[in-house]
Amino acid sequence: MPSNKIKFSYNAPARDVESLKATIVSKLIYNLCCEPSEAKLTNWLNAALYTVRDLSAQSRLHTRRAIKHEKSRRVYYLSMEFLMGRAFSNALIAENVYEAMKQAFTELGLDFDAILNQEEDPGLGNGGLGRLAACFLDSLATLRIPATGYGIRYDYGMFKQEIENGRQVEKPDGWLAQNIAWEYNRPSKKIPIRFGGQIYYENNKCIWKPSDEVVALGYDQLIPGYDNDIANTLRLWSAQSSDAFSLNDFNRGDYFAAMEKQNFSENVSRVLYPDDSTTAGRELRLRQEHFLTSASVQDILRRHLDIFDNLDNLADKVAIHLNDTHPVLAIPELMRLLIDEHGYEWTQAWEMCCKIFSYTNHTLMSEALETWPIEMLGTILPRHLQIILEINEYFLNGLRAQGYGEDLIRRVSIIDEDNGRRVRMAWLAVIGSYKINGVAKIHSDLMVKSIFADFAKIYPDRFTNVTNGVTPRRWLAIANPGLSALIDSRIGKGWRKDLEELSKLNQFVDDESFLQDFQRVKFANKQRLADYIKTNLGIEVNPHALFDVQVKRIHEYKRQLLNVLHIIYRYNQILQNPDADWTPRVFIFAGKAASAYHTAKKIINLINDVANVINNDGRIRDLIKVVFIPNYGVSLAQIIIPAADLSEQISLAGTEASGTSNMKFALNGALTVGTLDGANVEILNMVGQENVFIFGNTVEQVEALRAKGYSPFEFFEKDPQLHEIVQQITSGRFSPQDVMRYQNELNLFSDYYQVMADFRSYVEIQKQVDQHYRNPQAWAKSALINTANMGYFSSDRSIIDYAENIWKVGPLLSYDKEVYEAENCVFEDELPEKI
Ligand code: 26Q
Repeated sequence: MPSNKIKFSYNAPARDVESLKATIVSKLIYNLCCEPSEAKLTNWLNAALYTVRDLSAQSRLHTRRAIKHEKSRRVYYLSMEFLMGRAFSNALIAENVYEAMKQAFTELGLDFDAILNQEEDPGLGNGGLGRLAACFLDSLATLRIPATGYGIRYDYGMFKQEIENGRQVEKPDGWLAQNIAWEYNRPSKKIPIRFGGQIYYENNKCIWKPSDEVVALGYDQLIPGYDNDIANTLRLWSAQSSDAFSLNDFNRGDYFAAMEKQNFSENVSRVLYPDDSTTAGRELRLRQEHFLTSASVQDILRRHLDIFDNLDNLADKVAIHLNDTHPVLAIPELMRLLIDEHGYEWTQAWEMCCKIFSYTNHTLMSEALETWPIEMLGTILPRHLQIILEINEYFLNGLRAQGYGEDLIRRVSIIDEDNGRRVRMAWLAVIGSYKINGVAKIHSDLMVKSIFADFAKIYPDRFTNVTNGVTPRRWLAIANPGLSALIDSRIGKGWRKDLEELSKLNQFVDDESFLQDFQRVKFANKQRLADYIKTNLGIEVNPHALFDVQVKRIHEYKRQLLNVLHIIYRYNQILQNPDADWTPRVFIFAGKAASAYHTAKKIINLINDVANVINNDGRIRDLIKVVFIPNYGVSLAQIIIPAADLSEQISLAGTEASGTSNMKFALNGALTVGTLDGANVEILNMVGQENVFIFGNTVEQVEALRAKGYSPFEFFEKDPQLHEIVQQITSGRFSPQDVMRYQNELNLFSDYYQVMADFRSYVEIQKQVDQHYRNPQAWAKSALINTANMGYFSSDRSIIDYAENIWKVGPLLSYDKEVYEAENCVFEDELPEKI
């Protein structure tokens, strides 16, 4: 009602250089209370972050108004991990003020790059799955799709990796200490999360009496769309002990009991789990998963009731996406809320759930599939366990009624009866979701043939594929300004929003002058990385050498070991034929090993030992340099990837679900050496076989070898050069100070991931790489063909696919104040009188 509203006005933030300068200095003084002449670079960064955040805040206001007005279906992306990378540079390009901000700082007499470099990455994820979530948020906002990310605001993210004497050492990552001015604390968004206790029945109604409670506090980050008026939010939950519980102890005077309780409950958001956790502490992981999902689902219902009168239309308005099984407890949590707190019948609630959830699977490896002992789940979440058992019974009874046999029923039961009764989270995800997708074609095909074969029979329409993608804004526009400027000069800037436009570059593949410009950009990027390596590691690398790069989590299946075997092979060959025409190479590695994963840590140790021997062997004359760059993360990736000539994607076929660095490398003009695994298969289809180096056994060959009883010995016996390399490693040739170091722990003699089987084919393809690189023009042409044909791998394409085929959501319309006013929409700039 217009009569009880007061109009008020506000100053829209300006974007020109003069205003930016003034705003930055004002933010420094009024938000940070900092004397400009004494301000440190981090203070300037924060002042600038406040400045650009205001621009995104305005977009957020528009977005909220549009959402309330259009009442459209919204996406909620639940993930235990988000690897956002730096917020500042991203917001600057999204808001189209990068150049103006740079100019503002130049005029203020400050080094803009130094300010950008002050920002630390929040390391709230392990690897690909967390980064994918971040790319997807960027695409959702850019495509105007109303969406919210939900995650945990861990006090300590991924550990910082240092290398001491060649070994990985983990240091805590206290990222919150830098107090980055990008988030909004939302103290009003306090949500109680309950654990433990008992359940009992009263009048046929189940009552849960929990024993513990913790409060989830929301912290929001704005996710600005690129060049539009949209901003979505990422809401991260932090645990705070609940006053209701700890105050009792304080009142009784038991100060220490109260503090202990507080610590215990707040531990739930203390630290990110690495993917290879040991069983100790797994209970805490389960508590984290409940913490994320309960807070998020409660918040989703609250938002819905902000707009609608009741929850009857929830399934039309809400799409909840589960990023792997980690947030799958959202399914029983929604059931619980609908039944226990909102009075729905069980079957009604289940019907709603089955239209709300969708689930992405990111791995086929059975050891990575989550299961929980039934007792543990029952102790921490008794009501949820009971709901899960009811879902299972309902599902299995349905199958029996359809005539399925007991063998299948045993296999698809959510409860695994064979391994000490465990709850299979992936099964729950499949049963409770209306769509399930894999992340690359080959992975989605294998998924329905292997782990989900039974379910694919039961629910043939549920399974689908959405090949991963990466955001062109971060992975080309920000990471590679040189290449971006070159591309802009020839085909315009449209590729940032429609990456398929890169195909226009195909017209230049035989254009010598363009190819030279393209090579010059690559060289400058290599020089930039060489400088980083020199400054941080003190190692001199030759930017004219071929940069051969493998950066990703260290894991046996990814086979960094195969890469090392090739390096040693090359080393031996150069020593034998020093005068042959060798192509100089710099082998670059980076990546973290889970702290409890011994073999992966040994691989890091081996890379560094091999580096140490080869880099210091004068006979090699810089024909090989091996560099392990510590502490891999998003910002480091932005420096390394644009500098690569060769992208190593050499997992055992059938093990890497998709990979996403393969896409980032090819987009930045690196050629791939890879197996027929994950998205490599689709990259091959896009760039053509002359422009990618494919080697190794196929999935079928891998399976056949396994079926007949794989033995690595067969391969060493028939290959004397391989035999020699294995001998050198195991006898201490690269660890003379500790000759036993690699005797057992590398699993060379069990070789589950068939490194030995692919060795010969890998070495042979690497010879073709050398040969191709010797013709710079031919190489540049292949590199350009790679860049020109990566349009498909934009995360915008992935998100359009999810939006149309899974979530059934569309874009928000453009914000139009007059339209909203005409429809009598309540504006935030018209406060109700009572305020
Ligand atoms: C599970 C249980 C307990 C603790 C931790 C975990 C856990 C944590 C992280 C399990 C898995 C992960 C991360 C998986 C991951 O990053 N997978 C990658 O996802 C990418 C995006 O789809 C793919 O491109 C990669 O192929 C896949 O390995």
